[in-house]
Amino acid sequence: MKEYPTEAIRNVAFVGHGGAGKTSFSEAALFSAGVTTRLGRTEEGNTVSDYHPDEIERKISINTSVTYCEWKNTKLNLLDTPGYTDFTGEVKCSLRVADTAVIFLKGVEGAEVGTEIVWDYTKELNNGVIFLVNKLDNENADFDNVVSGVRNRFTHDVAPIQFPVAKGVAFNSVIDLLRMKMLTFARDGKGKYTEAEIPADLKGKSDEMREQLVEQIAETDETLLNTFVEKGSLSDDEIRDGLRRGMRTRKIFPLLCSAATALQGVTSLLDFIADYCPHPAEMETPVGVAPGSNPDNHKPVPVKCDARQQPTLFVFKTVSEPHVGELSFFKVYSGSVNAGLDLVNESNNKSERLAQIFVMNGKERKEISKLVAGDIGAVVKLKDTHTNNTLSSKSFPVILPRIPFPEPVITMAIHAKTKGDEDKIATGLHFLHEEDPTFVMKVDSELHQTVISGQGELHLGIIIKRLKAKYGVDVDMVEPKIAYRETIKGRVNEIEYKHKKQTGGRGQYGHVWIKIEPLARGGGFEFEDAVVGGVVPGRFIPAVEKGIIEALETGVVAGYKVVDIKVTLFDGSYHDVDSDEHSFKIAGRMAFKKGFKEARPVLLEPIDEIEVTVPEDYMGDVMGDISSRRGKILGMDTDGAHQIIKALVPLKELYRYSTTLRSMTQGRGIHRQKFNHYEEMPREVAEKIIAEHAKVKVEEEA
Ligand SMILES: Nc1nc2c(ncn2[C@@H]2O[C@H](COP(=O)(O)OP(=O)(O)OP(=O)(O)O)[C@@H](O)[C@H]2O)c(=O)[nH]1
Ligand SMILES: [Mg+2]
Repeated sequence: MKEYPTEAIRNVAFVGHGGAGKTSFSEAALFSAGVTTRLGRTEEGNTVSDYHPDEIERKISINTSVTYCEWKNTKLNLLDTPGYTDFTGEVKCSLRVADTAVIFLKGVEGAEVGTEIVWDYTKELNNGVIFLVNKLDNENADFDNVVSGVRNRFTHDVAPIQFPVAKGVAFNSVIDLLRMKMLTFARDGKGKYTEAEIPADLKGKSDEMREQLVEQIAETDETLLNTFVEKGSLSDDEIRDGLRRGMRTRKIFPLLCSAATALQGVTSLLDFIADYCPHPAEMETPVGVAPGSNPDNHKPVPVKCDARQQPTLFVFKTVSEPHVGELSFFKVYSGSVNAGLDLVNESNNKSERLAQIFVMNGKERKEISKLVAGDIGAVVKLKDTHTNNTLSSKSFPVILPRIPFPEPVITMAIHAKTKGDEDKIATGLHFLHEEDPTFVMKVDSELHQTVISGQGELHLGIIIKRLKAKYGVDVDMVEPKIAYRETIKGRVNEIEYKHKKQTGGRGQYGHVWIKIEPLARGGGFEFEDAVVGGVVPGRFIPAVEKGIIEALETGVVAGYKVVDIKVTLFDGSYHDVDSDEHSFKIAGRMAFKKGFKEARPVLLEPIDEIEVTVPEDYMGDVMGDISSRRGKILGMDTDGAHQIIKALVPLKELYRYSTTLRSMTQGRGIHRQKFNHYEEMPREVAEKIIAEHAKVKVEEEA
């Protein structure tokens, strides 16, 4: 591969709602640029970027694929991301390294939920944006409607660069408002187009739209606006510079047309990317921090996209698949990298050697010798480097900002299908987390369960499939157990327990009187020694407390930890020979258990605070659903066209909530949840849990 300087590189992420045509477009781009000789189709499972067996099976993208092609002497790095909500982590890591995002819209549906999500991400990650209205060959495609949808839902600064001439299946030409020509795409499936004069009947509309476009470009910059006001127009160079700068600063959002599978509007978008999109060095300079153990020394360090600087690269994705190998995908943020270069991972201070470097086209890799600032490549998986790590040179140490991955929305417990696989499962899940940080695994030692959390049921399902395929271990996903708590509502003032055993030699003797009472929520455990006159000798008192603490850990009525309780030891007796710590420990534990059962025990359940964001139309349904889950609404807020509902809901009632919320809101509702406090459970629910525990205990003892 020839060497491309920074100015000749464009990093572009294809993002948008599921099925908008991102993969088809990537395929068409590679074909038009001569990278491939045959045009694959997602439904046939033969595209360059949807190569994974899960993608072929489901006919959707699941992973981001990195591909590249040369267009107009420019290297276009194209990142084809998945549209399905469960895989938004892939979108985030792609937008983090892309300079420009192409947001795909369908010619019929226009803006959808997935479009809203990615639009928000581009704001968060500060990408320039091109809107692309795809599927314009669809019979019911309505370009004007899609544009006004974008204008109303996202931004008034959307600027159509093209509009389609014929509608529906006849779609094969557009008016290009930058060239002021009609582009007609060949129907021979090669993607080429010819330029012609704008037909007379479209001249008026074209002039009007061109004028509007130039004005929009002028308005992105004060100097440009002055020139425009003075001259009444802008030169081609001024337009080009204005568009580039305006895209970079998110003041203007060009919009173009296509029908990817018919190879219409593909090459003209590639032209636009090469000619008008900012190159990596034109983007805002990212600011990292100086590494070191003292956070006060973490000074900001700008990382200039300049091939002459020290090398710095950032790993944005890690893949480990049989058919691709173990690869770390990276972007060079400054300097240049050669095969054989030694760098330092500043997150753990380990040195890493880039033995071989590659550029990728889906699963195909091509070894190269050098990549410069701004470019994207891959290395064979490094020893101790994971997604989100920065590698830099000893003389210019820096850590770049991490990718802000979304928080998990769903949690499931897993069981090994084969006993003894537990260690292998933990290892496998650990590696899968390193590949995909939006998936999290936790071993819960309190409830003896392994829980996995992620972005949705499909996401977790895919993780489990990979666990089986790669590590040979099979698991079942089940509802996670909940960490309930036991406590009491009443007090018992006098509880006596005498532990006495006479077996041959020395006997056992411990005798206590205790009082137990409830504490306020969050009060934990208190133990008071109110023994007078040494009736229980001081050296045995810690043993009594220890016995009680043991009972607190294992629970009394349902096997859950006991909380918010005070125990006072106020009387007892001892035996000169037979009393020892062990005897008093037993006495303490037994007295406590006895008293606890008499003190009106209840179960507490964790209550989570949830924040649900939904379009206004779904408010009623969502609120009704929260009430039916024993939830209490705390308040409501407005965020643009969305309503934010805050509520407290028992964790038990939130099992698979994200799935229900999505289906209730046609995928437009999102939620976050976190633990808030413990609260007494309704009696009927608690009784069921207690009865269940008693049954299990009987079975265990049988
Ligand atoms: N008629 C028509 N069909 C298209 C066009 N673009 C894509 N399709 C079809 O739409 C379906 C989805 O296309 P994909 O390219 O897989 O869409 P995607 O955006 O990559 O989907 P996800 O990766 O799942 O988000 C496929 O059946 C394509 O053949 C187009 O311009 N016109
Ligand atoms: Mg796709």
